[in-house]
Amino acid sequence: MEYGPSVEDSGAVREWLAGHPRWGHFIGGKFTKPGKGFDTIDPATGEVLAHISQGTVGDVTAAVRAARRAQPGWAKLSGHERARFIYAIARTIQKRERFLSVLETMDNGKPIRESRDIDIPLVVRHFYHHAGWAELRDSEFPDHAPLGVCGQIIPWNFPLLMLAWKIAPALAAGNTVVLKPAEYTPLTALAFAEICAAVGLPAGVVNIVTGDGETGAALVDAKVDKIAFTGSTEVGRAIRAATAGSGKRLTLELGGKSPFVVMPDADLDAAVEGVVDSIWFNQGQVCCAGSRILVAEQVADAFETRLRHRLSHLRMGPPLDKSTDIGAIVHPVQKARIEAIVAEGIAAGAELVGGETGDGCFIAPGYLKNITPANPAMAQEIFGPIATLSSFRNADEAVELANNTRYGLAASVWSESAAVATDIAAQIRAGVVWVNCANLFDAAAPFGGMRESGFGREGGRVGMLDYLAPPPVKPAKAADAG
Ligand code: TXE
Repeated sequence: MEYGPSVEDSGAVREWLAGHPRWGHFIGGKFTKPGKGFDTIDPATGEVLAHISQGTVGDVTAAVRAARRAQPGWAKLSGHERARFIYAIARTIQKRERFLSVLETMDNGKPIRESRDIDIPLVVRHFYHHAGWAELRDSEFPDHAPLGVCGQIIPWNFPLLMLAWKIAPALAAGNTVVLKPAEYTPLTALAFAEICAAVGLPAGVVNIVTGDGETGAALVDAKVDKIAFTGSTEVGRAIRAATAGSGKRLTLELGGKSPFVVMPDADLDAAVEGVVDSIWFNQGQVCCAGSRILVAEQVADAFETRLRHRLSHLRMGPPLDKSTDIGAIVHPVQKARIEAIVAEGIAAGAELVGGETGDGCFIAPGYLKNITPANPAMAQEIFGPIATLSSFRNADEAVELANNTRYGLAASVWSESAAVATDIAAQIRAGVVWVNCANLFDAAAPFGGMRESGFGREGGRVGMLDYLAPPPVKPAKAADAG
């Protein structure tokens, strides 16, 4: 019987890291010479993993030029030929699944069980799915054209998965890309660049420029046809302002403060398990985390008893240990941010259950109770393993509380009655509403937000449309024009 990766499998990754202590960018099919930059660390141990180059305006310009040169040739390939490359990428990632999950866990701090069973399999599925869309593009969208060169900026919470969500549809549609991974977690993007080279992807179709927000801002200002961004609402707002009037297409996937609504007839054990998947998954660093738990008052005590019991059985520990449920927060800066919001919540009268701060980048899972709607921790995205727990009196109040947010990314509703669940779901203003489950993703299902959670969709047919130019509008005939 074959077991998944664990501590002992980190050997291959360590060898790879030792062979690549300093990284350049991947531009025009080659790695550039490493330049000045910063170290990427393993947040669980503080160990330096590699030195990463800080992309300059010159690096971004060179990458965009390489992408521009490659684009007509890539777009001219038949859908079948593009599909073969995307399929080969999917297959190679699948073959390197163990290596990539260990690397992801070391760079990000997430439990190996999650990178092995969730992140990397979803990455593979996304590329396979979009190999299909490359095949179908000409028949499904005969009048659409690719956009050209897409600048893509991704966060650190699901590094390789966010890369897949961005790159797979762009390539399927016939675009070329310049992607900037997050400064905390650049390593799987660089390993992905090696995969692009290994499958013989034409030079310049995928370019990776590493760096921080300054490199990201340079990419936003570069001569690209689209910016696709996932990250904070604040940066999303700045990017929207910077691209306004430029003619660049823009999609933004931003923060959230998603409601997790437990109706009186819910299966409480299932709902408690849902909380584990929803807010204690990936240390709560999930844009669609069900971070506001709202429970019907009739079942609030019973629910909390079960929740507290389940909480006490979650194991926080070394991310590479297969039995770890809660790993490390990605970076000390993020840990401090979480602690500050939780402290504000407590100062405003809430009571913290669990949530103890550990050494290094560790924070135990927990929740804030006795919290009023006006408490700042009810409004701010904590982006850590701390939910808020409050109750409602009836369905109308549940909907009102669920919608009492500036965000609109996701929600989940728990009820044994299909009528109740769908009635509540239909009234919640969010891009995705799960019923009796949470944080389930599929490459075929479009994902994205509304209000301050952004706009645009990733995944499936609708996601493809965000990487294609609509057919030109035909001028009205003189007679029609009256
Ligand atoms: O995000 P940033 P941070 C939320 C979450 C978290 C907070 C801060 O609440 O606590 O944001 O995280 C690049 N122009 N989310 O500071 O800065 C940056 O280099 C162009 C929710 O890490 O938005 C990185 O690649 N790019 C979220 C990416 O933007 C810029 C996931 C995200 O970093 C830039 C992450 C600029 N001016 C955080 N400044 C989600 N929706 O899943 C930074 N970047």
